[in-house]
Amino acid sequence: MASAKTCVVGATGAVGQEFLRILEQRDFPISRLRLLASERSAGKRIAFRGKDYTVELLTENSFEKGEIILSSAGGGTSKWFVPHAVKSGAVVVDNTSAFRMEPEVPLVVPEVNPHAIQRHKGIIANPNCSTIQMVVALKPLHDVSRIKRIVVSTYQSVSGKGAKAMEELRLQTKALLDEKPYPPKEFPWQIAFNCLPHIDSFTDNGFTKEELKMVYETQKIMEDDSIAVNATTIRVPVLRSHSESVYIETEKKITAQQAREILSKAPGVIVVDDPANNKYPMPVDSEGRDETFVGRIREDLFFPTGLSLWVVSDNLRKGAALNAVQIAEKLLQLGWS
Ligand code: NAP
Ligand code: 12T
Repeated sequence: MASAKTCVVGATGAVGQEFLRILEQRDFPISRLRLLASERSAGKRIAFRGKDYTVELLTENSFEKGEIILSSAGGGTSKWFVPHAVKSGAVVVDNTSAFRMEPEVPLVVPEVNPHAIQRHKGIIANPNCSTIQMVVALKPLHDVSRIKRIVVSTYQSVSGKGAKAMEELRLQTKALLDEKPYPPKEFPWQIAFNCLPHIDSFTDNGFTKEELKMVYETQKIMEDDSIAVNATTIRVPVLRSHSESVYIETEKKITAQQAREILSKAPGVIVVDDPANNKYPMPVDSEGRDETFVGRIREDLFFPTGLSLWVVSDNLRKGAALNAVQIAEKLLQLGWS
């Protein structure tokens, strides 16, 4: 594989730090690395492959032709800087929701629609974390019998909201155990010992933006606008890894055993489904892992083509940084330089 000038935007954040770990672990071929963030972190030193790098300020002129930009500094920041990066001749793999639904921007999960990468015009969008792990688990079933309908409820960890939100869960839990107050800052309400049916902002139809991302991003990645998705996204007091209860209705029946066999062979999926021995996927087991774990596979008792699954994955890895690095690897294989 050729090597590339590589730049991580938002390098000091929860996703940015995971980017650096994954680039190291996968031996991503880098000819020159730059780490960018806001004025809050410019000047900080971060170690990568045994060398110290200084975090630089992100500006409109930060980019160069041929560079690969791995970006996770929030939607507003991406809307501002990405057009400048593209103009410079760089390619941006963007982790925010800024460009995901733009028709000319590919929205890619390499296990599902790698072919979409080729039509990029400088931006490739990385989908929402909850959507990524769901489509990794569902695409192999969709290929066997078309999925007509998805009803999903998520149990999302606080790391989806960034480093400060992780700190809030830790400190608030400790404060409440010590019978001290800890008012919410990152979340609308107390997150310790609680569940919040509220991720991202509410829209006029009663769904949150996070729920609508799961609807429209799923249709775009699976290239099938007829899939009817109903999502309820919940924040739970888990530090890392999102879990999802997923119910699907397929065109033809897929038995639970067939689903286990299909998913056992699927790329990026590990089936953990042994209720007799209390084996099922859990967030604490998937932390730091690359795969999407699927278990609790069972047929609906009443609806012949209905199937339930429990899907768990590390939201900072497959849900964010890993998926983006896999896209960057494909770009290099396609000859990007
Ligand atoms: P985080 O821990 O809060 O980190 C935010 C990062 O963005 C920090 O490095 C911060 O730098 C940088 N930043 C913020 N404003 C900036 C600006 N104006 N210019 C340059 N850098 C700026 O958040 P996170 O969890 O890593 O998430 C970052 C973003 O990634 C989110 O907002 C979201 O859009 C996206 N995300 C996507 C997924 C996904 O599903 N694919 C998952 C999680 C997050 P400083 O140190 O200078 O503040
Ligand atoms: N609100 O990439 O808060 O669109 O967990 C990812 C995670 C948005 C996104 C979260 C969010 C995104 C969250």
